[in-house]
Amino acid sequence: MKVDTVELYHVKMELRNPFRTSFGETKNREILITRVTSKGFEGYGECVAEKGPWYSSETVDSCQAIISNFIAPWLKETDLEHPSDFQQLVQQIKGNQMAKACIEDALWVLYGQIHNKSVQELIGGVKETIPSGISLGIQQSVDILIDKIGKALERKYQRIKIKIEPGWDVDIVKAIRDVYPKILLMVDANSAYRYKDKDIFISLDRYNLMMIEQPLQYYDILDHAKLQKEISTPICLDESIKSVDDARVAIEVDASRIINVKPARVGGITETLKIHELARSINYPLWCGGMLETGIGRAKNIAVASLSSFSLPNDISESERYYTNYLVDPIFELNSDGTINVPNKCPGLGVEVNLKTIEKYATKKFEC
Ligand code: OSB
Ligand code: MG
Repeated sequence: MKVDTVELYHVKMELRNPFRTSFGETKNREILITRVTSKGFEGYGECVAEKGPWYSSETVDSCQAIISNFIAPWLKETDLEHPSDFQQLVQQIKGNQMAKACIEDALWVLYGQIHNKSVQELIGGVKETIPSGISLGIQQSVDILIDKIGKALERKYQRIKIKIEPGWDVDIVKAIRDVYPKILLMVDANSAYRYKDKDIFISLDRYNLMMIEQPLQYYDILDHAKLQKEISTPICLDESIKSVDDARVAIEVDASRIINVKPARVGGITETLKIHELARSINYPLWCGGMLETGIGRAKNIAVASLSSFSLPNDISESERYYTNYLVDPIFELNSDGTINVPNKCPGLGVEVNLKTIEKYATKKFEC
């Protein structure tokens, strides 16, 4: 598989509703869509880096630079046998997982197109539907949040995740539990706390949460382990896990009892499969996170979530929630049991990617 062209589309997508986390509010998503071609076949990927380095150190512009200066020229000089060989090609590049992932994903899709197989088949995904959860941002008031939870439950979302930050934590969870004592509920702090804030988590421990996602800083593995000793609610790591090695360390020191895997955060599908293999071997629970992707990144996430060890509801909601246009056809709808079908309309992503629409939303295009 020799890649002929690597194209980067900068698209700007307006979210239907602003999404607020402890690190800021997102109204628009500036997204790099990658397109690679080989002998008339094409593959697409989506870069999840944001405009600023708030979720992680990567940004849209850093990814653009890493791809155009290094990854694309190297890729065009190499004949890869399989997408999993891409890791070896870029191993010289430290970090920059999101930049690597969006090109690797495009190669999996391209390979699927060439061999007439879906990404799900290529990676050994086994489920036909995946359980869907919803991630609700920080709201203007607790009443608004409780109203949104009610609507999500009516839609049959299988679990509710709320974002927390200092000042929007224990009281909010208590207010939700007063109305909904039994629902599957979890919180995500996006690294808003330090170990010295442990009393907050000791208080949260009373509310029967499924898990507490990324309470502390991304480099604080040991502090997460210390915190886990003091609470019985499982800690789930997101930002801290950038590779299978991070996963191994976090599991070994008991800093994390569940992992939110975002393929883009760990450098792509190949590294995701390594984490999946580790989890499978010790019967460890995973689920697939989201980064407000369009249908391109999401279709890949759905294929990943269909792997056997992705055993908990995923941050993969119906397309409706995110954007008015999702760049793919068909879009993802929620079934009446709160699941989403793994798409299988065509090889690769299982959905058709609409290049015309990408071009319509693109503010810039680069050929690397
Ligand atoms: O921490 O999981 C997160 C969105 C942007 C950045 C980080 C996170 C999120 C979400 C949204 O929680 C999940 C989704 O895409 O539905
Ligand atoms: Mg998270």
